[in-house]
Amino acid sequence: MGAAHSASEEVRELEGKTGFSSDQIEQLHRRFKQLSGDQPTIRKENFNNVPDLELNPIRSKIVRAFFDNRNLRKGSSGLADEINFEDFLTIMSYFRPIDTTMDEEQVQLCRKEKLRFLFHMYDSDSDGRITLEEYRNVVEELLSGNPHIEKESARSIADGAMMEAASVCVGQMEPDQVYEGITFDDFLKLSHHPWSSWARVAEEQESWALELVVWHWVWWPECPLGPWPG
Ligand SMILES: [Ca+2]
Repeated sequence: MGAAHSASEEVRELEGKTGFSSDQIEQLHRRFKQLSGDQPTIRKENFNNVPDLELNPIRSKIVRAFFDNRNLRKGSSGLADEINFEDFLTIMSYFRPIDTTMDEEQVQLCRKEKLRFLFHMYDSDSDGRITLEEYRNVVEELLSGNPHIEKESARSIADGAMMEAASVCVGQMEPDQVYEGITFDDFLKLSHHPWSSWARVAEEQESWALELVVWHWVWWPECPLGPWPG
């Protein structure tokens, strides 16, 4: 982070861009250095040593999300080869804890940004729609860690959830009408339907997996930063 003076200016700039406090930025910088092995950038391989990711069924999707240009706000598709500290903060800011000083509008904005990040994990070809195939793919991965669930059941959960999505977003479909997939607006609409199996999969399973990872390494109060165990 350079000399003391420029470093503090840099931190202030990052506070404005990401909404993190200077303490959080400092803490994340230590984590970044740990991940990168003291290098200026992180590559995908650097995530191989994160123990909390080992048992995570959607680990490859989470790691990929860090390099997704859409999440880095650097383009509408494609992946970066490596990310610097500011990029890392941008990704982490999607999981910034809700601050008690935030007003309702800011809370909603944070929630929307986080949902957009989740949406990108499903929409793997970056065309702005989650197709049935893309959805099945995520659900199968999410449930792959559960030995009691067969691949076939994962598929039927995905298919059922997609039908629910169509009925919420389009309403009564004509017999020859095809629902082409979930747009981000549909995705927002669906997130207000906690009764649907779609929302159960999306919110409980996926954010559970994601937040476990992100919170655990970054903000978990009983788990102070230190060397990676093991
Ligand atoms: Ca897509």
